Amino acid sequence: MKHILFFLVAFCSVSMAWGVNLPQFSGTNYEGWVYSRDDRELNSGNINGNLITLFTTGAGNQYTLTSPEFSTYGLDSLIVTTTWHITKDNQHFDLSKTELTVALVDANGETMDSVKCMAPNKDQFNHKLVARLGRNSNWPKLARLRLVAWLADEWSCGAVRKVEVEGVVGGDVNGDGEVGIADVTLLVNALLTESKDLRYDVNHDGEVSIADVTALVNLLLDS
Ligand SMILES: [Ca+2]
Ligand SMILES: [Ca+2]
Repeated sequence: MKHILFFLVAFCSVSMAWGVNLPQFSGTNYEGWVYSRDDRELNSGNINGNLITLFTTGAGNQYTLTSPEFSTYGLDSLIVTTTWHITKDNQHFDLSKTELTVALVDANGETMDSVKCMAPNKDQFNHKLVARLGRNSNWPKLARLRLVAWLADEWSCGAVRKVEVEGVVGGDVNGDGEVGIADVTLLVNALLTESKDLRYDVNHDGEVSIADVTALVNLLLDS
């Protein structure tokens, strides 16, 4: 067993690691993002104004914010944090009534995966809503994120100011943001010391075993 592991480490030493390039959005940096209402693009004059109202109004107009396309390769999960802009004197916006849906869509705009989240309480100080999408087999290789909120008051003036997208990389057992030889070394050491720590469970079968080393090596070879 040890010989096999050491062979794998040597084999992987020539492989390259990769980073994750995910779209980020702010009122001043939104290249490739599309803000729309019922398929009508609203970028001009709206994103620049830094007021991205994402909700369905009483008239039924649904506002969405869609990211540029990105690769989901190697990603285990996506964490999407939206920061909401609420002015001090805004009497109409109630964050506790806002529910945010974050969807992963394919090239045709079809929803492949989605998650909803709500603000934990209306007194939340930093006005952030966080959604986490865990990888499933429906994820396309290339995807976009689409954000829509609803349940907000009809006359609300709250707006998304910033969207931060963070990816958790499968196989990144040492948590440095990329997959490389250091992860293989750490995983092999964990195996030799019979660790039960599930951060080493690369193939998500609930245990730490030689199959995780194989999965990690495959991730490296495919990168
Ligand atoms: Ca790593
Ligand atoms: Ca495993």
